[in-house]
Amino acid sequence: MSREFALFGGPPAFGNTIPVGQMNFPSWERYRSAMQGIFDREYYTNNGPLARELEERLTDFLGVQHVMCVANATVGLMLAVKALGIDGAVIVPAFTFPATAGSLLWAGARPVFCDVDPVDHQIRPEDIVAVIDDSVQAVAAVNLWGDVCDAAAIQGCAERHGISVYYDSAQAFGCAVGGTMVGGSGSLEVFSFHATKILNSAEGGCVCTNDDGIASLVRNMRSSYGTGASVPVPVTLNGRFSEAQAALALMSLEDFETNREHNMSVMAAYRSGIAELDGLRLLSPSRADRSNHQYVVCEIDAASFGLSRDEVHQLLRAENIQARRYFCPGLHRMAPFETYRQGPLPNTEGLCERVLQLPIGALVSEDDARRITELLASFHDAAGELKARLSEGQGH
Ligand code: T4K
Repeated sequence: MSREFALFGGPPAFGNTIPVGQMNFPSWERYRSAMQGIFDREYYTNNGPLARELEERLTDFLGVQHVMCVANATVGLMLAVKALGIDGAVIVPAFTFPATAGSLLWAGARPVFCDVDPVDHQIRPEDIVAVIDDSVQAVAAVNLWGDVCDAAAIQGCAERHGISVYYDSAQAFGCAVGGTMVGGSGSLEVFSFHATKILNSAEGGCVCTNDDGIASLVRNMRSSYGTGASVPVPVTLNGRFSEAQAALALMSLEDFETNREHNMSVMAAYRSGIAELDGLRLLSPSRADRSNHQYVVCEIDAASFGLSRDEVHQLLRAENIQARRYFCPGLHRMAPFETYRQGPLPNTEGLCERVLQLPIGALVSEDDARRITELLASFHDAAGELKARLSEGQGH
């Protein structure tokens, strides 16, 4: 072994923490000038000029009729469930972020967990059919990892069973299939603008739809008084989008293509470094012909790599690489969801043990990606010795 790994007391490979996620923030000068405008106008939130401009731009960018910006995607999903009048069972993949199912509980509905494709990790019609019954009102399909599920097949399946579909597209902003941007499928779609996403307003998100009625409901429930006709709604909450969020999102939208290209070059560096490593598979988008490449998703097969995903995660984090185990455990094994109905979920179970996200985004260079793949290769080369030291309790 050429160097002592940080987990056992060696110096970490990176002096500064390398985060997972995009972190695409503007320069201080651009940020200051945008904030100065807000201070000069003295209008800080609730359907302000920057929020309106952003909604208009997003409508064009995504090619949809309506975009309603909201405080974050979790709130967007809660509003979605209420706007669709759902109060019963909703099929949700267990391999997703807790907000997909948590929003159902907040809105008075409940999840039924289904499995996903073992290769691209997306929900499929057969996963829906395996758990559907008469109590199910809708499918909350998830577009994961800057890729998408097969929306046409899922729509067909939902129509055959007389249920609606909406999309948690928190991770799919700016992705396209056959030249059409993700955003207009099903009853509605929800995007996230969290700092870890390619379109970044620090916290934020939006609901998109081509349905005028759903759009009015979401606008009114979000509590943006003064935004068009008021319609009766079942409940309201403060889901408003501030001017500071809108300023950040507008700058981020302007930078979108540059940031996407940066992701592509970092991804290429990972790809060439990882190509030769036994037991480590790097996912590529299976359906989106244009991805945002905002996540580097790996599957680690413990038998052929020589170390488990959790051991690699532990080793990387000691080196100051904030790799993430999205999603572990699956929602079906996580409080407060474990009491809700679930089918057998063998693919999800396997993915929860194998999947690891590596850093990408503004704070990660191609050279960083190469160094991370070299570290992974050195873990692989020293796997036998590392495993023995970990099982002796060293590094804990
Ligand atoms: N549906 C799906 C499928 C989702 O993936 C998500 C969110 C949602 C719904 C809900 O969307 P939001 O309501 O959040 O808009 C993150 C994000 O918080 C979450 O947005 C995301 N998905 C999820 C997959 O990951 P964490 O807890 O791993 O992220 P966090 O904040 O610890 O950041 C990751 C890394 O970045 C850390 O190393 C710290 C670093 N970091 C983070 C922030 C915010 C920075 O260096 N600077 C920063 O400002 O959950």
